[in-house]
Amino acid sequence: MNLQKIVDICNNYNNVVISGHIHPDGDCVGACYALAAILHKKGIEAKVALDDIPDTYSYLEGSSYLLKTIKKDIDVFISLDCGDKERLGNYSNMFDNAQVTINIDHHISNTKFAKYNHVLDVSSTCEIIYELIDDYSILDKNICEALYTGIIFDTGAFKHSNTTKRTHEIAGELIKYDIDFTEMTNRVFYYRSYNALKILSVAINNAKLYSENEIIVSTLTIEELKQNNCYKKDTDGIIQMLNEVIGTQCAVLITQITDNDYKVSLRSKNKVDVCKVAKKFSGGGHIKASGCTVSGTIKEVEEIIVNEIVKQL
Ligand SMILES: [Mn+2]
Repeated sequence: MNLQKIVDICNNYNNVVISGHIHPDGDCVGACYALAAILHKKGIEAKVALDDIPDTYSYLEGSSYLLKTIKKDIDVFISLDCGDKERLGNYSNMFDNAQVTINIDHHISNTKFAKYNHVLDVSSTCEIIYELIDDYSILDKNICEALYTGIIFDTGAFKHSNTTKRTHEIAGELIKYDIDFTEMTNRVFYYRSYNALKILSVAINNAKLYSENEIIVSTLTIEELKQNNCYKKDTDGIIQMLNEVIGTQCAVLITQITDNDYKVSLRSKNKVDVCKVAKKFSGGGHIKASGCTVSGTIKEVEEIIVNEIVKQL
């Protein structure tokens, strides 16, 4: 697969839609916008079908490509950064009705659900999009910003183990286009609202250490969220901060979502496989970052999660 092959496929049809997984993240949004911009430069008026794009990415050019209403008569459907058809959410029907389907992704669990599948084990879908390009004179500042956003999002700003020499080389090429990588990194990872700062202080205050200081646990109740005019999304990033405490192996953030249900976020440094812990409660994720939902009282949830982690210490 390369860009020319995608262009050739699209040129045989009229309607081209690019989409990605539900609750789109930086890589998903960046990849969709970048590919749409590239295809437009090749004369293909591709539309982007994504819902609920976080405000974080409003600095990216690309909203003009967004599909306003769901269409039934799609010819080419290009799925980006999406491991399986179900994760296309509302757009999986559109995928089913398309004449040609293309799946470009970097999740090793990808089910290769399209006619054409291009799945590589690299940092991000944006890295794959960059590698698909045959003539780099097509790049411009907007495309580079979109691709850079996806790469920093999925690598945690070059911190995660999925970062390779090649990832850095690509980032090096992208910053030649005078993109403001400092501001983008701040927007993607660090800037937070005043309310989010307040709820962070509550979570820090509630943090306790368990099991010879190897587990740090914090909790947030609906009441605490309300008092600080916060929603669940304002708690993004808190779990990473808990995991930064020196000497701990594992961080847990328990956030109340209903009277009796709690969202449990888990992070680990090296020793603990938190995916194993999450799976015990029908959740999942990665070895170092996972999540699950557990019912009970806040005390009970805290206890059963800590007990589960202790088994691995
Ligand atoms: Mn991704």
